[in-house]
Amino acid sequence: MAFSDKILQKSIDPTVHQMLDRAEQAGIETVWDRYEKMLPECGFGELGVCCRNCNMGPCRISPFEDEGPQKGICGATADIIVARNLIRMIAGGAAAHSDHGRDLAHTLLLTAEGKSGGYEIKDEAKLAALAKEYGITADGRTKEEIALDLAKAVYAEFGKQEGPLQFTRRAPQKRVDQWQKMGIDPRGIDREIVEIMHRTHIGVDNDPVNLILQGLKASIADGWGGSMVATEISDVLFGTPEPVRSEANLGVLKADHVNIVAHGHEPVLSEMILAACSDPALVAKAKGLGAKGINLVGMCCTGNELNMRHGIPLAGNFMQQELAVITGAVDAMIVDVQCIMPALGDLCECFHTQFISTSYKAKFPGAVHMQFNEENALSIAKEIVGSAVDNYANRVPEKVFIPEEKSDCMVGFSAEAIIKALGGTLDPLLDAIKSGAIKGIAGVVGCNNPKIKHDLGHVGLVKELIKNNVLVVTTGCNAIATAKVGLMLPEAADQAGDGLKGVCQSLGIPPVLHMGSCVDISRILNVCAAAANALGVDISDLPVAGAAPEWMSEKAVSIGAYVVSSGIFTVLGTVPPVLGGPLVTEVLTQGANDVVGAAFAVETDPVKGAGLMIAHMDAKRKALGI
Ligand code: XCC
Ligand code: SF4
Repeated sequence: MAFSDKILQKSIDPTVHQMLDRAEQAGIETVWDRYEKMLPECGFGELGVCCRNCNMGPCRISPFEDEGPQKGICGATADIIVARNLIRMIAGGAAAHSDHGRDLAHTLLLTAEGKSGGYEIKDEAKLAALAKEYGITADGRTKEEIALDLAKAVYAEFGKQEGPLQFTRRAPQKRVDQWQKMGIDPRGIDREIVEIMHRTHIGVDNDPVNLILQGLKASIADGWGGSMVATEISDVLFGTPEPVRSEANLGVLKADHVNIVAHGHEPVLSEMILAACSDPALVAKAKGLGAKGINLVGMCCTGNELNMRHGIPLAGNFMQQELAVITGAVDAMIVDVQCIMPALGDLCECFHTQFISTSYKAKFPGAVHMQFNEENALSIAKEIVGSAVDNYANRVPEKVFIPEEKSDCMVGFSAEAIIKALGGTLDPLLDAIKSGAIKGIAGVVGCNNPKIKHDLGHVGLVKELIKNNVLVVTTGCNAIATAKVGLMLPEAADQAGDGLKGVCQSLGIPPVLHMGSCVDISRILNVCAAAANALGVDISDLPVAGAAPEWMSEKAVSIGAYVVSSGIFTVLGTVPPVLGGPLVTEVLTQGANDVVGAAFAVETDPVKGAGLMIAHMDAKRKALGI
């Protein structure tokens, strides 16, 4: 099939071309069309100089020094406005991740009390390790008793008035000392987020640097707090991921099965949907309607959670959520929270797809709401899946077109799994780094964004890194992008430089390791902390770097902030709305080095972005004398 240039330039993924062509023929709009209609995007917003924090405004600062307003009505300068807006983005992102973490803590609490409907404690070893970390005695107690104490302790981290957060103490001592010196060692997670909202209210904090420090503090409470809680408790409840084979891209949908897409973020829901999909009565019902079975696939981070733990196929990343519906083969799109486009409602009306929302926190126009709760989790999940199965009868075969493309992948590289693959310690990895076989480790993460050719940022940057012997660890929509192009197969070692190729071949692992969903960036922090501790250095001394080539969400802003606060140089592939504040821009790209030993760079070209990361690793290697 030949596609127009207009379509080809939107993505590197052939399934996207096919679905956009179909959308165009059917006169259906997608995120790309809405993006084009939005152009030119608001220049004040792009620069971050628009303020709506009080009703004397809205105010916007002129980008020209000798023309137009240079201060808001209250007197706020461009830098003050930019800093306030930026840390409000961090508050939004940290709140989203941490509320996800809180939901897991809640599920653990109910499970320990015997009140949850269908969950159990799957990873007792992790439960014991976490209990020890929190000083909870395990001797002679049942797993439920231990879990109850742990759940209460973890729950308390959110509302704690004074610090520290327990998991922050996994960071090297030097890092913690530096956080304390700068006043950014966080207290309770909720408290830091609330303090951002307070400080950015009109007439409170009007020092751009002071504002940014609070942003960093809240972001640390996300990365080493809320997100880490989400990851660790998910592992306790659902099992710590281990390497497993799976598949990725829209080709995982099946014409002869009931197709259910689980989209959103929290495994609390998706784990039960998975359990319901193998319920014999529901499978029989699907067969009774002429389907061969029930095919559950994942989208975005809920997809990553299912994929890492159970090898459930990944249907696609953020920009593919509408395209899945456009195949005409999705009987239900089941969502919970985060990254779910409200556009899905209208779109599903053009097809038979049932759009099912499940969280009271996230309702959508055009969705059927089926409220999920942990107490009756399995029975509600069965109802939801039952509804999807019923809807198979409404599928219109002439409207079905499923692209063939999908790739195999090997996923499930939790920190524990990586250490296991290395033979029980990090030493072989550290030795490979010391010998130069591996130049360094890059964490490449984050969303899709129509500002960048879909997946080009992700795949272009990752390919350049592995070619230069950089081991890549990934989460979120980058993980899905790299899985789709086969970079998560051991055979992809052929695309790596000789050093990395040798290491991957001897261990039988891919050069790009899937570490999970976006909250699982906490797994990357843990690996970095363990490596730094093993070498007796700080994280900022390691030859490591981060990148978010196609980021768009507020969560990504919080992630970037905590990764930099952890001492890791980070490259952003889309421009953050800060350039209107020269001081803020300087602090983020330079000054942060003096505060946390790392800073941001912005580079929209993926190959050049990789180049910046490689240069950074070379400099760190030199400083370490390796
Ligand atoms: Fe969302 Fe987590 Fe971004 Fe993908 S990467 S678009 S945040 S699904 Ni987290
Ligand atoms: Fe304008 Fe200041 Fe109010 Fe913002 S807080 S809208 S800059 S007056």
